[in-house]
Amino acid sequence: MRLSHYFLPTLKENPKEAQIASHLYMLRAGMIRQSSAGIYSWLPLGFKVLKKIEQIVREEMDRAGCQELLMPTIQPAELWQESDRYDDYGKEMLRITDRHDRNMLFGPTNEEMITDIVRGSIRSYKDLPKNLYHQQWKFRDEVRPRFGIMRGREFLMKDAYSFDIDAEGAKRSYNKMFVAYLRTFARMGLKAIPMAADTGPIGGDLSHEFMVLAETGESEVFCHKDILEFDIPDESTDYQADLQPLVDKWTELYAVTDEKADQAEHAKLGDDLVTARGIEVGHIFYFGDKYSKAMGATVVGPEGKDILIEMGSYGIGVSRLVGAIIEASHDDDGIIWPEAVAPFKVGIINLRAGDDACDAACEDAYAKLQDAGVEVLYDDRDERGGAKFANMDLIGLPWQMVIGPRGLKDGKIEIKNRASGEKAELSIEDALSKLIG
Ligand code: 5CA
Repeated sequence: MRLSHYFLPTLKENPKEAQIASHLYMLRAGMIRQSSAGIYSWLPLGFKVLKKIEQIVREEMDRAGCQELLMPTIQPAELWQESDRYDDYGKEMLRITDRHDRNMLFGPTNEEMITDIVRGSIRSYKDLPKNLYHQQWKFRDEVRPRFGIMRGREFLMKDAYSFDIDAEGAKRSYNKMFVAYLRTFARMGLKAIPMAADTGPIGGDLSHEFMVLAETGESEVFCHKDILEFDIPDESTDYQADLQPLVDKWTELYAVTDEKADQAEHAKLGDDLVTARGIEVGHIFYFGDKYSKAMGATVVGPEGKDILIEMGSYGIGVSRLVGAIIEASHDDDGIIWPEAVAPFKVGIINLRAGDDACDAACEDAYAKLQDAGVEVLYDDRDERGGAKFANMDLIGLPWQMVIGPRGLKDGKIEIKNRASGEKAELSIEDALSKLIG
């Protein structure tokens, strides 16, 4: 992509409404534009990151045996009356009336709808287990939307729902999601710690929140310091195997959100206790037959009798993750994207657009990187070098390739790693093979 053609409305000034780095940089880097409180448009740069995150989530869900579908954003009120959550959800639910005066709502979550789909299509215990997920926009009329997309009113969530014939099966499904979450967040360069949590309006009695430690996090969290050093299960993890020992390892040390804090435990842990703030990027729930009972979701069991389906639900804040990654990875100059979610891998800076030698070298590098499948943003604008450097640092691409007349005389260009700040003068060929390799 040529920057001269790209829609990248960056801001020089710090917008007043931004209180935390991720909100500030997302606005300044032209990633999002507010439409109304807690509701944002995703501009091309932000949208690209969102799609990368969505794709990582998809790959890890699929790897764990889940199947993707897509449910609508608008739901009928009747489903929520069946589960008794229509009134309970209160003002946080956006209620809509259609032209026939039917009560509808913009979904804040999908337990009812997925239960309805499954009860209408699955009859026998032989068709279970199943785990179905989608990545769809949700609406929650939050009292205090803040920090940009971090606590939005409209936000993108991945929500998965598991269906099993008994509690043991449901626990296996829960464990798969637990492990898949560890992998998902690690692939984005995040350390997200599973912590015992309250279940709130979703219900049930077993739940973990996945928290990224950050000073700007909204919740206070506590954990044993050793958890921060645990290894992440690798790609070869067998989701058909017994994952209980792995989950036990992660859950036997103390790690809780503030509602579950235990002062006696804190005293006992002493120096081993980490007290921090955290951003909730995921939340998993086991709630048994709460919805299947209320909505009559049963299957015929092995003995020919109807049994209630055991369920869990598993959320990831896909749009929130964009903010969480920036909170975890930035400096005073801007964002530092981990390569896995970077909107482009390389930014080429032409230090003298219009100069024949510079233009030719840039065009050549741009073409070769693209041919090799590397995503490149080429700053071909007629602008001062200083402004181009500042802009490239702000948008945080992992690698910068700086091409100017002075270096070119000796056949050299500079590459800079955004994260380490390390620079190297290389021949164009060496630079390309480093970035392509
Ligand atoms: N049905 C369950 C799981 S599928 C559920 O709704 N869980 S949740 O309420 O915990 O939301 C799942 C995730 O969505 C949260 O962990 C959080 O990362 C994200 N999320 C929740 N509310 C917001 C919000 N207002 N803005 C951005 N992300 C949010």
